[in-house]
Amino acid sequence: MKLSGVFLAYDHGFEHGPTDFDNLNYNPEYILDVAKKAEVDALILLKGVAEKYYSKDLGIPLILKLNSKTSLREGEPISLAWSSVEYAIKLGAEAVGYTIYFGSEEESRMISEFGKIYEEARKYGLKVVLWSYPRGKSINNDEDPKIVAYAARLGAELGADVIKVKYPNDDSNLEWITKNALKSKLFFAGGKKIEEGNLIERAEKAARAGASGFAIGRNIFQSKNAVEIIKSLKSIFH
Ligand code: FBP
Repeated sequence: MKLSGVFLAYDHGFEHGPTDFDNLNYNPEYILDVAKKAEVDALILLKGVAEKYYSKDLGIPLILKLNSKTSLREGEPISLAWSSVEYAIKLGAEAVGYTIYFGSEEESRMISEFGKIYEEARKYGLKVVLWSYPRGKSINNDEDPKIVAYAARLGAELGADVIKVKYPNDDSNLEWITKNALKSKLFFAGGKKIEEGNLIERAEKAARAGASGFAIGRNIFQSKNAVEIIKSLKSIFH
């Protein structure tokens, strides 16, 4: 699979619940249709949706996200795997995804689990995508550029093929963030929906700074222009 461009994330039903969805985009069939029309570079799904809706015949690489947490619980963030590399292969995935909440009191459990999953993925030639998300009571602002650069560096130290980080709240030195990904590819997450022009502007800045792509959800599937936005973003990063 190509490690640049646009990865369409659709794991929000678990992470946030149905509040992110409307009558159209709650349905995975709609998302798959968008992904196909726009020829998105990869689709990020969780096991349940992947199993019932995804097929390799779509021609879009699958990244199976192995862990996730709900937004129903308070306290220090922790997310452990509830699917496996072996099952990802069975579903036709070319990569596995995993979130680590660095800075959480529980970080070592996630780091250790990620390490094992990484080595398993390497055995079978699967790519590894890390959601590198510093979070928890010791992290004051997860969009602080220093924290985002640290997140990029952590992903590189762990060996991830793709490191997905938050877009920083000050993008005057995006190069420092992308440099810290070393030889890993750096992708930015989209966050809450923003105006389309601003999203394109962010993508242009990110590409100029050396980022490889966006791994985004809400800014795509909550837009009436989903297919066109993906195409524009792809042309910026490719
Ligand atoms: P968005 O582009 O919609 O922000 O999606 C990226 C993502 O990392 C999803 O994969 C995940 O479901 C969500 O953000 C997690 O969001 P949060 O920042 O609330 O943990």
